[in-house]
Amino acid sequence: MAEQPKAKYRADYKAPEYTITDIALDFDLQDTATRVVAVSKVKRLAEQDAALQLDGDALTLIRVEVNGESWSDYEETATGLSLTKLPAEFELTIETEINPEANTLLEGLYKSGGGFCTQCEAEGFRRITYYLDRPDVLARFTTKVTADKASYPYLLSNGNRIAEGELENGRHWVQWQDPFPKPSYLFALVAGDFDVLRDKFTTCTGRDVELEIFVDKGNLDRADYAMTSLKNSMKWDEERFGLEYDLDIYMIVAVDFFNMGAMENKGLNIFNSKFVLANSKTATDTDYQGIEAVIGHEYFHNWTGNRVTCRDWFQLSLKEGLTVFRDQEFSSDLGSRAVNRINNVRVVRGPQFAEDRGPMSHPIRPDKVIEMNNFYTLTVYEKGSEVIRMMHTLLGEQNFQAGMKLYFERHDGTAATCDDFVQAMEDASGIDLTRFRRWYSQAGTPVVSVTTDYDAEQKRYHVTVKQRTAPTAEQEEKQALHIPLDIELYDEQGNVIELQRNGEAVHHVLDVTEEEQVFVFDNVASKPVISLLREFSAPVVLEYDYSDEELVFLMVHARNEFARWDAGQMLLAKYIRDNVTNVQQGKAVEFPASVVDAFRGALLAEDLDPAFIAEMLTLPSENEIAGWYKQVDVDAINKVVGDIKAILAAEMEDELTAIYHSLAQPSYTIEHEAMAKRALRNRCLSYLACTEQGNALVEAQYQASDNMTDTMAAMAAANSSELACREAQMKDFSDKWTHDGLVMDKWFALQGANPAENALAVVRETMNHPAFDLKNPNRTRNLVANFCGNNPVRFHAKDGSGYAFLTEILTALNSSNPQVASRLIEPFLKYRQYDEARQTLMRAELEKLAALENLAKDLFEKVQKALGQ
Ligand code: B3K
Ligand code: ZN
Repeated sequence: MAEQPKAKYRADYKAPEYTITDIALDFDLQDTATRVVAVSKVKRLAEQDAALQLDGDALTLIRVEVNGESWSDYEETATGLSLTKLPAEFELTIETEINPEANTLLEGLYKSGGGFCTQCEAEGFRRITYYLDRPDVLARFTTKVTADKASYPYLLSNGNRIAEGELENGRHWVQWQDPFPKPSYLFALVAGDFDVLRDKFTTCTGRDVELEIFVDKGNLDRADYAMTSLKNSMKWDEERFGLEYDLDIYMIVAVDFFNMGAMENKGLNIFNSKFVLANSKTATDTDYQGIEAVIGHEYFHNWTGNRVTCRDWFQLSLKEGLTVFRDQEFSSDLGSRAVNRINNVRVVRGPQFAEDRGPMSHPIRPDKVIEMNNFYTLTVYEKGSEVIRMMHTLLGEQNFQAGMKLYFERHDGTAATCDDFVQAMEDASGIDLTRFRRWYSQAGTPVVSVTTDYDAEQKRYHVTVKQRTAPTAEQEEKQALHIPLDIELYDEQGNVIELQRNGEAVHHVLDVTEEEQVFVFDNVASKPVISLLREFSAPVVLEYDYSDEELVFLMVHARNEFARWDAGQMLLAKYIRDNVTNVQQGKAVEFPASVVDAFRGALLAEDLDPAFIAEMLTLPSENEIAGWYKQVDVDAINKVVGDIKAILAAEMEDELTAIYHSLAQPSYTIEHEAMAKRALRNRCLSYLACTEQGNALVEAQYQASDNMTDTMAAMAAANSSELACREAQMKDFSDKWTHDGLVMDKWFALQGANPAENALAVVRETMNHPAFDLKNPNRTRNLVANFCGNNPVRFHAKDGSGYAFLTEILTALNSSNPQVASRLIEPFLKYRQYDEARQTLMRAELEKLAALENLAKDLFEKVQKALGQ
């Protein structure tokens, strides 16, 4: 490797020496040679006559002027432009040329399909012009875009359209002005030919906002749900958070080539088309839920992210953790709170905990970063949201909202830190968050071990709580955290026992702040059953020695649905662990009738939401199970999960069949109730696929289906149970949808998750499918990332073929799109959790990658950490 990329440290933050208050951008769009003229008002903030260091990447410099005069006191450096001998205040003109067509990184200005679009967060603006590309420099942007009118009838940027005109050569231009000062990462530009869905939202103060969703021509019939979700988001933010939209127009553009889910650019969100386009024929219920969540998320950023932004990128969780919390609350208020919570918790307990254990482990506010794009992580987002949720639990809704209000009063229009946020929460509530702040600086997952003791004579119940956090990569020492531990006690009949001590009521959320604490409760008439970590009140691993009977009791009697589900998961976990040992010892998988009965009880419970029952009957993923082990046995885990599923299916076949048929619906709607019924019906189908009637049922559902949810449920069942009908379905689907990459992604995902022995060969062959394109991140994620990340038995094939495949892909993507490569490499980072032979093979692949010429920063950072260098 030529030059080793350098790390940046949070502790090194320095306020900018110059700032830019206004910038006028002028784009002359051409596929391979776009000209950008940037005229900025620059002000020196530093006392001394400092050099102005502008960031720049992959730019061709055309000219530099200061106050309208050509300027020669500058130097092009490896990372930008350094200007000297500058006055204290001046107008800086910089003209650059860029090549959008060659921009396969999808960062900066690039071409997606026939159009132009941008992605600037975190550091993409520097690929457009030389600039102070850091979030604490906030400027008012005016943007003029000129392009060929026939090819690009729509020219969009942030803010309000202020002027437009026609040119003689078939070109036209539009000028936009964003009245809100913003950092460069929120800049956006789009040019293209679209169909537009228009609507209107009247805000709580009676202002009309124009809503526009831009989609590729022919896709207008797939934009309605996104529009509904946008209006719901705007209304919800007013009602729950008292936050009103602030511009007269809100635009969303759907593009096919996009590295992430979406981007919250001020007034002009750019979305991965996956999170906009949906109708019943092309999208599943899960897709609809994803659209609602992501539309909400980007909209909510307008206040948490845009109005108050981040001082530096180490503070990313300030906007992301908070905005994830907000979008989770939005989905929970509109749909099922329990089901939303369950799915969010699955992500934290599965992949986030895995991240915490691996070489990339970092606090939600990282201390050291080589490539910022590597830190848009589950830790910053999902654990970050859990940290906000814990504050919400500790403060309560009212205090929390008072804290939000104070936060906006103090920081609106500025770039803030995570500390600023906690301070506002503390000041508004009067609740001491000193120890709580450690969640921001400490990496790793705490283990909370609980033991209980009932004193029948004194009628007292003792709950002893210990916490410990194992050392993580780069952080040896760990401190005790402030952990809100939500509990409830039940008597034998399932009645709630009021918590009290010395005659006073005790709140059900215990403040665990020490390494070891004992909580004592009086007047407990008989030995209770305890429900612990209700609602997953903290992102921790809970250890408590529940008996089967207690778990079955909680599955029925716990007052809240989440706790019931969690009890079911703990019961499953016990038997999965025992059976992994059985399988390793050559014994058969055993699953007692009493445990089956507990799940049968859940299946038949008439008072429960079918969507919730579907979750009760969902086994933990093989990846989540892998996380329970120091050394993972992929084959044993796969066998146990398969066998338990088959046992449940066989034992409950009659009930599953009856419920499956009873839940059929005459037509498709996207109301919660209809979705819930489909969720349970399709969960039943996934079990029934393991029985003798499986092939016939799955085939019949595929044939009869008039919507993508049921179609995909049938295909997924056929795929995972390797049914005879699989081949014909796969062919039929591909014939029907080859023209539509977004729909074909579902088919690619099935090929990636294919349990068949020849899965890798099929995946390789699938890469030649006309709808596949390694340069499109969605295609690559569904086929390749799904194979490597979610098909453990095939990826970890003993001959190392899966590993070699991943290295081939990573090598190709290292030059075309290192951001996507860096996400794909994740399975390799866990190599230390596998047996010796597999470790050796994976390590060798990592070493091959380390030796690559021009290894991108993104991969460099992860490879280096994984190898422990
Ligand atoms: N803020 C963007 C993420 C940008 C990713 C940069 N690599 C999407 C979001 O979290 O809303
Ligand atoms: Zn976000």
